[in-house]
Amino acid sequence: MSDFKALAEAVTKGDIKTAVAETQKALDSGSNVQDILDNGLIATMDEVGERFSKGLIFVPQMLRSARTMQECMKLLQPLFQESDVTSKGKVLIGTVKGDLHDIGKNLVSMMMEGAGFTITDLGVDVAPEKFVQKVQEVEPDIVGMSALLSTTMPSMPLTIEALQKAEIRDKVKIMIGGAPVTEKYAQEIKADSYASDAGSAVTKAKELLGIRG
Ligand code: B1M
Repeated sequence: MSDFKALAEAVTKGDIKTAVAETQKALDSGSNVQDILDNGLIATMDEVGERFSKGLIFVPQMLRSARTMQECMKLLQPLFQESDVTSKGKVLIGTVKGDLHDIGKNLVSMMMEGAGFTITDLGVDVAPEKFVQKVQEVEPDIVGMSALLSTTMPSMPLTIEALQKAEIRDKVKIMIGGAPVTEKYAQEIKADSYASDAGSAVTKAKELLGIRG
């Protein structure tokens, strides 16, 4: 595992220029992309979250760190792409209604795209009706929902209910995730799958569609 001290410091400060330069430096020096993501970027955002919980920083600082992380992720994204061009399946993904967190959702999209899925990203604050409309339009194999707030998790069963009402629930597999979401919650709301992180989201998506390897 490499030492990402300077990168972590820049993400914590929200210093985009330095953070992007440090990400590039890590890539140039041969650091593993997954290692940069997990131990350089995600671990730092976790610390930023803890500092926020303790009242040591506030929303604007947290937002600056988030933006910085997103800029660094842009450098990593192409490196997650697999070479085969046939789509493994269509995934419609969004952060649920009332929720503006998109870093984790973007990471899941990025990894899935890299693994060969075709992604339609609905962005953040996606209402159940919007999911319904887009499922009818895009006809995805999987609908992915992300929630980072315990207060927005109930939008997940509401979305499933809306899909049921529109009689399209059984045409798709539903995967949910996000920091406060659990396997148990997925079972409770009758989602088809839960993934705790972007890597396992890819594995679970393949399982849902019966894809090996
Ligand atoms: Co927010 N925020 N935030 N925030 N924020 C949290 C989530 C919080 C835990 C911070 C804390 O108090 N410690 C807390 C939620 C508490 C709770 O309800 N449990 C919180 C709060 C309270 C809030 C506000 C209410 C603050 C306020 O205004 N007072 C507010 C709400 C705004 C809203 O959404 N309506 C708010 C705002 C913000 C910012 C806008 C400033 C910013 C978001 C910027 C953005 O996303 N563009 C922000 C951030 C950055 C965070 C923290 C620090 C980091 C989140 C993150 O990006 N993590 C977060 C604290 C934390 O999580 N440590 C926090 C990195 C990311 C890679 O991980 O998103 O978990 P994560 O995604 C993972 C997995 O969860 C999983 O895979 C991803 C990759 O491995 N996953 C899926 C995610 N989606 C998936 C979907 C899947 C499968 C897996 O299938 C479809």
